[in-house]
Amino acid sequence: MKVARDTVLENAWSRTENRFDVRRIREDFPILKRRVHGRPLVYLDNAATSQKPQVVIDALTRYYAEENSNIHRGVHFLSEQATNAYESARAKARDFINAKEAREIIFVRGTTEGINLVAQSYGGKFVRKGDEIVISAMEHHSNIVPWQMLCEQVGAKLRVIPINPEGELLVDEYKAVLNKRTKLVSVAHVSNALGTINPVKEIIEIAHAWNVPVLVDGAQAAPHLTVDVQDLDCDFYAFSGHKLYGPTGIGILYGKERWLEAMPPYQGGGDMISLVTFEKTHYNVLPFKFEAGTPHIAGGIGLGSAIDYLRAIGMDAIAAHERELLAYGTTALSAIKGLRIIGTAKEKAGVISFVLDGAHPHDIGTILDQQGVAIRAGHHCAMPVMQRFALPATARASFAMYNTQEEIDLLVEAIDKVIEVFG
Ligand code: C6P
Repeated sequence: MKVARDTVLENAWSRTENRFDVRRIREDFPILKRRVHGRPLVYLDNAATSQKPQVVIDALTRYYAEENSNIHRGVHFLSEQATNAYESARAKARDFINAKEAREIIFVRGTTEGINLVAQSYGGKFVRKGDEIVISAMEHHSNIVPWQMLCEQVGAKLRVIPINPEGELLVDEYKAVLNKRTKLVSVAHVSNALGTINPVKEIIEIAHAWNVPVLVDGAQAAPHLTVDVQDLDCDFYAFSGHKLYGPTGIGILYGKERWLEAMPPYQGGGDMISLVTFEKTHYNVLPFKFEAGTPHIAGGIGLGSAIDYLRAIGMDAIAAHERELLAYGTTALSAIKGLRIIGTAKEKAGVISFVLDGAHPHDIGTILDQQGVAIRAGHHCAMPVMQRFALPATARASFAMYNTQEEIDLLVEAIDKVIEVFG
C-alpha cells in the first residue's frame, strides 16, 4: 500500500519537473471519466466541492481496511498507528499554511464549524454589549450568521464593509468602520460568489493598528493560492477539506496560540479534558482542548493525503494554471451577447458568476446539466451579494486544477444552446 502512495507522489513530483501537465493530473481523478446524460462530464462546480484524486480515495480505504481504531486513547498497535497517521495529517496542515506550531491547528468539520468555534469561544469571552464585529458585503452565510448569533447573544453590533460595482472591498470605508468598540474583523480571502481575492494582508495590518484580531475565511483560497498564515499575520484562518480535493466533514481552523490559549473550549466531551471530577474539570492542552469527542479520523488522514498531493504538484503551478483558465473563460464568456459577468475585480480567482438576458440562472444550470456541464446556479449562500447587485441569483462556473480550456469551450457551446432555447 505504501508503495502505491509513494508511486503516485513520485509521478506528481516528476510532473513538476516536466511543467504542469493537466492531462496527467486528470488521470488521477477517476470521476472525471464519468459520462453524464450521455456526455463527458465537464465539472465546473469546484467552488461547491472539488473532486478527489485516487490517492485520497486510497487513503480513506486504507484507513478503514487496515488501521481503523480510535485515536489518542488506545494502547494497542492499531490505535497507535491511527493516532500517528492523524497527527501526521495535522503536521501536514501546519506545513501547508506555514503555521508556527502544530498545536495551532484545530481539526473541525469545515470552514463553517471553524468560524462558529471562534464566534462562540472568542466571542463569548471577549465580545460584550455595544462592541462591534466587522465583516464585508461579500461574505458567505457561514461568515455572517455566526456573528449575528453572537451579536444577538451579547448585544453587540455587526458592521459591514461595502464593495464597489466590480466586487472589490472598499478599503477606505473599511478604515472608517474600525473604532475602539471593534472586537474582531472577519473577511473572506476569496469570495465564492464573485471570485474577488481580497487584500487580506492589508486588511489585517489595518485591524492590528487598532489591536483588533482578524479571522480569514479561506474556504475558496486554500485550494487555489499559497497561504502563509505567518506572513499574513492573521489571528485565525479557516478552510474546508472537501474544497481542497480532500474528504467532506473535515477542515482546519488555525488560530494563533495566544488566542487559542485565552479562549474557552467550544464543546465539552472526551479528549478535551485532562481531569474530570464532579466539582471541576481541567481542560486538555492545545489543540485537544478544542477537539471534543471522536473526530473524523479518516477525514483527517484523507486531508493529509490531499495536502501531499497538492504540494507535490505545487501551489504556484496550480495557481498559474487556474489564472490561465480564468483569463480564457472571461474572454470567452464576455464575447457572448447578452451575458454579463458579475464580479470583475482586478484580483480574481477562478470563479465566473454570470447572468444571461432572458434566462433564469436555474434554467441555465438545468440546460447546461443536460449537456454534461455541471455549474452552480442560485445565491451561492451569499444572499447579501445578490442583494448588492440587485439579482435573484447568478450562474457560476468555478475552476480547479484539472479543468481545461476545451472544457470552457464546451461551457460556451452549452450556453449557446441556452440562448437558442430562450431566443
Ligand atoms: N461555499 C459554494 O458553493 P463549508 O460548507 O463549511 O465547507 O464551507 C462554507 C463556506 C465558507 N466560506 C466560503 C467563502 C465558502 O465558499 C463556503 C462554501 C460553497 O460556494 C458551498 S455553499
